[in-house]
Amino acid sequence: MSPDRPSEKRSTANDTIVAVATPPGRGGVGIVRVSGPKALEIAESLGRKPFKPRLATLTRFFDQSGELLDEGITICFEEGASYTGEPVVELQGHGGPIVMQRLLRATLAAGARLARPGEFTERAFLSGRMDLAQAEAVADLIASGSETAARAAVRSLTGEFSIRTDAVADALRMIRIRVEALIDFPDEELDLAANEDSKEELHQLAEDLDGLLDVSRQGARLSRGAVIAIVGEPNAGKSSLLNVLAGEEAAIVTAIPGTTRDVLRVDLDIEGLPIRLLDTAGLRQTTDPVEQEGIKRASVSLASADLVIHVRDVCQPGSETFARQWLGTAKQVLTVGTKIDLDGPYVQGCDVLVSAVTRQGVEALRHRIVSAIGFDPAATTFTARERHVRLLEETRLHVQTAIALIDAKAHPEITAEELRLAHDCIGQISGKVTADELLGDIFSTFCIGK
Ligand SMILES: Nc1nc2c(ncn2[C@@H]2O[C@H](COP(=O)(O)OP(=O)(O)OP(=O)(O)O)[C@@H](O)[C@H]2O)c(=O)[nH]1
Ligand SMILES: [Mg+2]
Repeated sequence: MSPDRPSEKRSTANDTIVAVATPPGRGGVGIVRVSGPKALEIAESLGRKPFKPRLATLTRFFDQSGELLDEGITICFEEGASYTGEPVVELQGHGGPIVMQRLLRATLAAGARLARPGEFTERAFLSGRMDLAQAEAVADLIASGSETAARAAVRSLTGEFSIRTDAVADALRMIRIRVEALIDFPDEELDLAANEDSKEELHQLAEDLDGLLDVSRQGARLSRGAVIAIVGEPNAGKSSLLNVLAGEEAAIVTAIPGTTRDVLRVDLDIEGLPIRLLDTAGLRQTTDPVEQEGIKRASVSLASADLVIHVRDVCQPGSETFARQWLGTAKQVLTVGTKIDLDGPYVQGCDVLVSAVTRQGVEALRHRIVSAIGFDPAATTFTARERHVRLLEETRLHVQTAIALIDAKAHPEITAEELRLAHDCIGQISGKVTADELLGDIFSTFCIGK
């Protein structure tokens, strides 16, 4: 029956790749990482001596012409006991861009080729060191924008997410075996009992899939973060609100309407959710060409944001047509009344009331933002991607169809096919069933050296 368990080792690359594994810039240490069959040979050619695996060895690195490039540490990892599963060598030199480039060039001259982005992790996946969901978690961990996101990525990296999707795949496999047996050995009475068993298990699976979908949607939200645009009439208090949420005086605040023109971006973390907050120009009809451009940009931000915070000065009645006129393209709007520290006729109908001066209501606003985005900070989650969410939804759909087919007493062959599709979908998450094209898409988003 296919799809099958991954073979322990799927492919062996015959070329040796190299990249600078540490970020560009100056630092105490910089690492050039080499992976592939010639890794050890290349290290020995630069270091001019033999190396023992897993032993940090003080090394002088030379280029082909014999010029001394740097002095540092060499660590060799044997095949089967390295990140990629191949022989790997780490050349640790001094962390300057020129030193790193010269070391890199020397390894190229010794027979390595430059790695593509994500190629080290791709090789780790291909050699069976990790599954696809784990490999994706590596990229997510590096890119994580908050502590919560980092925790979720580590959970996926260690295989917690894969264990749960594998459990669904295993259960599906058992049901498939039973249903396929009905095709070859039909027997009225036995069929009936087998169908009842399968149905019960499929209902349980649908429930498990719902649970997995919940955590995956949270995880996908966490790795993607959210973009929030602050909009409103001029002088409403938008920039002041951004400053309070950001905890710094990032935007200029004045009593003159039309202060903000450019879109100002601040990245922050609200209850663990990585957020990009946009401050925008006050929206109004104007003949000032600079302000017009600002308003055009504000409208673009408003339309693309996951959430729009509509700021209203509670002391200013404002035009009631504002929302109709400007907010039509927003996906979701949270109306925030501000300046409640001032006396005055309060505007009705706000979701949250705050003051940028006394900070009253700001904590409540943070909660409202996070729940409006649909993120539960208390839930334990994994990093997941839209790809995972989509595949889980598809799996669930096939499982439901299979239940309906059994109910309708469909021929077992048809039910079996539906279950095969479900099994295929869930297998794609960990990469047990994967098209090459998909692999290319996933690994090309990694940074070079990972
Ligand atoms: N008392 C009080 N004053 C506020 C509050 N928020 C903003 N202000 C004042 O309102 C005025 C306008 O504030 P901004 O934050 O610049 O308003 P804005 O919406 O960004 O204005 P534009 O960029 O011109 O569209 C400033 O004088 C602020 O000091 C508040 O909560 N309480
Ligand atoms: Mg402003």
